[in-house]
Amino acid sequence: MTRPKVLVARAIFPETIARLAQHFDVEANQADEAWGKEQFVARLQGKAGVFTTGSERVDGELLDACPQLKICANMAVGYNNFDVDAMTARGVLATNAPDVLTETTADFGFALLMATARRIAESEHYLRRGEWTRWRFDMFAGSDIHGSTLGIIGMGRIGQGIARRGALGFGMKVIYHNRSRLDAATEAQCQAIYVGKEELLRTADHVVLVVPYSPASHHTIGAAELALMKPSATLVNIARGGIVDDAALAAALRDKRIAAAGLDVFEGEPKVHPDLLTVPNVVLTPHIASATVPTRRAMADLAVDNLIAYLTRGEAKTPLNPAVLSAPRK
Ligand code: 8YV
Repeated sequence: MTRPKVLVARAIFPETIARLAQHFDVEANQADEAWGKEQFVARLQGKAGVFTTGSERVDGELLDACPQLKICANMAVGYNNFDVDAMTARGVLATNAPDVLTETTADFGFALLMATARRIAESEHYLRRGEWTRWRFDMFAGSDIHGSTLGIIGMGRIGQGIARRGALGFGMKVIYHNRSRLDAATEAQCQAIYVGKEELLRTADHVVLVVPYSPASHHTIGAAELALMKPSATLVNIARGGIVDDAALAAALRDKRIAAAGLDVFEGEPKVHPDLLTVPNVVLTPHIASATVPTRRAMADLAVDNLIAYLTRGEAKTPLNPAVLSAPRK
């Protein structure tokens, strides 16, 4: 019997390739070459499955050019790189990698918040530049975390993890805004109070963004929203590029309309808005919120689990369009 063919679009753990190779004929990109769309389509010819990261776009046009493709397994919880409707319409299964990265990503959100509010990166750069010649009372004075008000926009699993850290670990008052209000038990567990977006922006000392990207969440934070925030406030984005209007944020940081920002994701990344690179009161990291070795392994394993389950048994662990399980591409 011929084995299904699977493409791994980006470099990944050798163990991930080895697991896939037990079941499939695998073509891997361990050189991590940057494939354009045409090259990606060419590599996908004859493949039944593809292992993607959040960087590979899968849309109707690509699927029409790859008629044998049956499953796209994303090694990411976010899946705005997938046109799920186009996949469902063609009977192509989409899977993501939820849960396994929740706590790691919440840890990072908190780390970025603390680095931002306490000006850790900015002061480290100052020290490295050799500018620290004398202590001063107001050197890199930032804002407190403990006892302050944490506003979380997007209260899914990761948002809830950040809320718990803030309320239980740091005695913060936690307010949140979400498309729908959480049930009372979850609110109590997170010690979080539901408020409108405007109230959150006006009253929070620290605003953390954890909403999935969609056209509806594009520029959730723009000039108008930044204008509502306290001048002493910090803003942290660990969600997706495009949730924040980066040009408006750079202007607000430059004019000190808010105190500081921490950004792990950017509009058009890996490009970063040039004005963000010139303002000192922003901490910039290259989309690493889920980057611990055990979590990246767990994310890769979950994508592999989905490929094996679907291509060998017609099942899936974390399907985004489960309707396809009963109406697969022929
Ligand atoms: C990934 C992420 O590192 O899971 C997500 O949605 O943004 C990150 O954890 C990235 O997308 C690589 O797949």
